[in-house]
Amino acid sequence: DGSELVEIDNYVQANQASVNSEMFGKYKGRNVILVQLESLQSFVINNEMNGEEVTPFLNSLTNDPDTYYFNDFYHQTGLGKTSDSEFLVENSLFGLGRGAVFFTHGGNTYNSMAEKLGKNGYFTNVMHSNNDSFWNRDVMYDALKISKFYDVNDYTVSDENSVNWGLKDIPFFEQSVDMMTEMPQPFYSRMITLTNHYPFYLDEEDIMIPEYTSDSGTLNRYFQTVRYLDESIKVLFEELKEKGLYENSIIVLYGDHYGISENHNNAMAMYLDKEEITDYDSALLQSVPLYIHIPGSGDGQVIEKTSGQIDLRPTILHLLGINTSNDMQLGADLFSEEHQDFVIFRDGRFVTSDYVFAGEKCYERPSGEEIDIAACKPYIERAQVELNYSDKIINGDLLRFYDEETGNLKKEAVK
Ligand code: GP9
Ligand code: MN
Repeated sequence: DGSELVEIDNYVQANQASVNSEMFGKYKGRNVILVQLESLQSFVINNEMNGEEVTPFLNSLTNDPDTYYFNDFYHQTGLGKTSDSEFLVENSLFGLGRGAVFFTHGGNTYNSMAEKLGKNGYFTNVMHSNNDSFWNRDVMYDALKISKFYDVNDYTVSDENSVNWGLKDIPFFEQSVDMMTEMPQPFYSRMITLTNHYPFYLDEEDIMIPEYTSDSGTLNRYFQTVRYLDESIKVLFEELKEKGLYENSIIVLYGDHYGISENHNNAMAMYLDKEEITDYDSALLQSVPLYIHIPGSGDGQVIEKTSGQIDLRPTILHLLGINTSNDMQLGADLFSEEHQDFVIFRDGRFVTSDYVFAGEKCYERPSGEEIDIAACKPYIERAQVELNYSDKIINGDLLRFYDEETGNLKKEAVK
């Protein structure tokens, strides 16, 4: 009932990070383009593979004057993979510990980023060339109040321009930007890439670097599909410039979840020149890149804040000058002075600037040495509280009782 919501609301209010007054509303009215980079992990960024640069374009963005690059940012997904990352970004809540919230709670009431943007005059949409029912997206996108889903039927897909799971990322971006030129502005488009997906296959003509040379074919091919993904982002930027959509947009790029599972630890250890991949290493390998690219901002930086996907909703809405102080969200604005270096994984692991908690053990950063669990204790509890609150909101469909306009409980909740 509503009483649980009172407790959660108090917690959310008490832990809210104040906005950065210099950044709040600074880019009001711009189009917002989010790009979910399929299976892209941070370990390839600014790194080489047998002497080859893996992500030349994304590397150049890390010190671009218009880009905030976050190098200690993590995915927080569970079994719902891509769909969990969508859920985190839209709602600033966690997915579920079991199953995929997109399937189990597609009929809930939410207060998504898309819904907020829609109320603020944005045309909201998702662009992804797959069937609309995959991950139950057609149902969940209604609940998230996304106005339009450009799915496989909106794209021209043929044998020539598809591979592996479907349309290749380069034609995907070309066709998507064409469609963007027809959209009412301002728009919010969340684009989901596909080519860099397990089992990481490419057509011969799209291979730009050789395979890696480990005993894992998966990791070996991963570098090649990542290289292709990098190229496709370059094409996206070029197309946006060519079509006149670049200057008036904010472009946010982030990895959706890991691409290389722990089954490939031996090969990964070889690549990273380590003896073995420990629990500590595995946790840090969950880092995915985040770029907030703002044409003309000139204020680009590398930002080391420990953070995660749950933080994107407040960050983006605040850049656009949209208030979230009444919203039931668990993330914090990345530009806030009060943002804390702390990211909770769906399975209860966490990372701070000083510690990693994994395998029920506490490790110090950056040495990776195990230390007394006491150092991690306060964070362990906080992680459990936040995961639990998020679960309660979803399992109880509690947002149906909440009026985000006023920050009050609706009358029917208070019996
Ligand atoms: C499917 C695509 C992949 O449309 O988003 O989903 P994933 O397997 O990465 O969760
Ligand atoms: Mn994915």
